[in-house]
Amino acid sequence: MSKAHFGLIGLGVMGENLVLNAERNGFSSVVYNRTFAKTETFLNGPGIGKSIRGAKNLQEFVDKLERPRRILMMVKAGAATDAVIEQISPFLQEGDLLIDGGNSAFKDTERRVAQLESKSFGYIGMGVSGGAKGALEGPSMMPGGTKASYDAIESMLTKMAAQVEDGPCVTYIGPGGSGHFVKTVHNGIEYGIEQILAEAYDLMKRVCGMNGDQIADIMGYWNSTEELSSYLVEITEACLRTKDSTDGINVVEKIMDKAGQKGTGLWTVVSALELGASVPTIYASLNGRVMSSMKTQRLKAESILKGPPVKTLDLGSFDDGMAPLMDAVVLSTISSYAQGMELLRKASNEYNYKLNMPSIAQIWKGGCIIRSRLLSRIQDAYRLDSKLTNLLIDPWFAEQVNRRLPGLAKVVAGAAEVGMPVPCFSSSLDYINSYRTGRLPQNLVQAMRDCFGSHTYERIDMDGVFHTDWIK
Ligand code: NBP
Repeated sequence: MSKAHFGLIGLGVMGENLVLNAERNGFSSVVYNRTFAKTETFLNGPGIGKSIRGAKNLQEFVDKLERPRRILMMVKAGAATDAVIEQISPFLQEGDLLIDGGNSAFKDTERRVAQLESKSFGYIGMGVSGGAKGALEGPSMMPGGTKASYDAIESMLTKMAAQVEDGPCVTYIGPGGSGHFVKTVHNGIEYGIEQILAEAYDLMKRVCGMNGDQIADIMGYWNSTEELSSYLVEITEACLRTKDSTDGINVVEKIMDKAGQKGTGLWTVVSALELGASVPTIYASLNGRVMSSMKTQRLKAESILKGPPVKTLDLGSFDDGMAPLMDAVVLSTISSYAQGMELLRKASNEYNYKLNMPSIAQIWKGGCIIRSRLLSRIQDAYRLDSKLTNLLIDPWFAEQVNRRLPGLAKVVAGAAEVGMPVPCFSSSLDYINSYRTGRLPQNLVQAMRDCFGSHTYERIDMDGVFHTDWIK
């Protein structure tokens, strides 16, 4: 029997769908899963009648693959990925290529690339976005590692990826852990946008008294606009329309209001802190999840801490698409992207990734969770100025900021008056206001630091480093 083109380890929801995608695109495959029962279930289910064979153990797995072998690991990130690498390494031969498609920490990938490439194996750390459906129909993929390793799998990945008007949603990202770094930041931006839409829903529900279908109608309208047309707005509308078949109540209203925040969202914020990048919208979304997890404490505090007496808040009308609220959602979404792109730029300089910003925007335009029409504008902005320091000052985005800032301010001020938490809206407003202020009050912070710790300061009227005896 002829040898298969492609091997997959890990038949979770992502692995199953990616191997079906590869097979559909002409790559006969072999699958291996730690628990063989899952392999059997897959082969007798979704894999039936396809050019996909199973293997009971890793020896059989590698024997069924043509050389050089191309093996995709889709297992839980962390210790499971290390375990699989350790188990398969003795069976690999020079030139074979391992691809980690899980959500690995980029520093783990840096280590693994160095370790595996030193043994003459290829190693690619590849972010994959699009969930189960994207994996099957065409995800966005962010592969990093050596260029030679990428070249060996480029033709396969370009066929498997989502396709948009200007090409497949995959490109060589850069060396080492750059692919997983870009996927991490993608997820950080995703955290931000999810929280932004949740804040808009909360205001429409609790302040405007709108029901699920009415809020869904607004989401539907927003999704028809250039600024907000996106997968996340589209699925928010779908979530808000879904009713429990037993009683007709919106399913969303029955879901526990607790969200987790481990992994990529957390890593985005930690990386930003390490690199000195400002990501307050993304951090606010992470903290929103942390606060949500304190359910018991919040329930207790609700009966003790009283907010301001509830007043009405003008968020626009249904006919104008809730104009100020839309301003808040647009500018906060732009802030989330701007902060993510700025973090990528800093990481590219620090780690010498040489990231191509327009290409990253291009591969996010299809297949992935943060796909949106705004990404074409982001791509244009970085094409226009490859050294753009911040998306906010690109002419198209600056016009959005200048036009919509009063609306965002109105929503944040109003939410504060009625006692509603809007962490991403308010962080985005502060972010934009700080960024557009030529002189911030950190002169006073510097004076205090010099006063208590002789930390010295610089002056705006002369060069040099200065110290003052502040307390005579
Ligand atoms: P899971 O993250 O749930 O992982 C399941 C797979 O990992 C199973 O095949 C399981 O084998 C295997 N595995 C585990 Br757990 N520990 C192992 C070990 N020590 N040795 C060998 N295999 C082990 O599956 P998933 O949701 O398909 O995600 C796969 C990867 O893709 C993850 O890194 C995830 O973060 C990433 N990702 C997921 C999504 C998504 O939407 N779900 C999107 C993008 C990326 P078993 O069957 O024997 O337990």
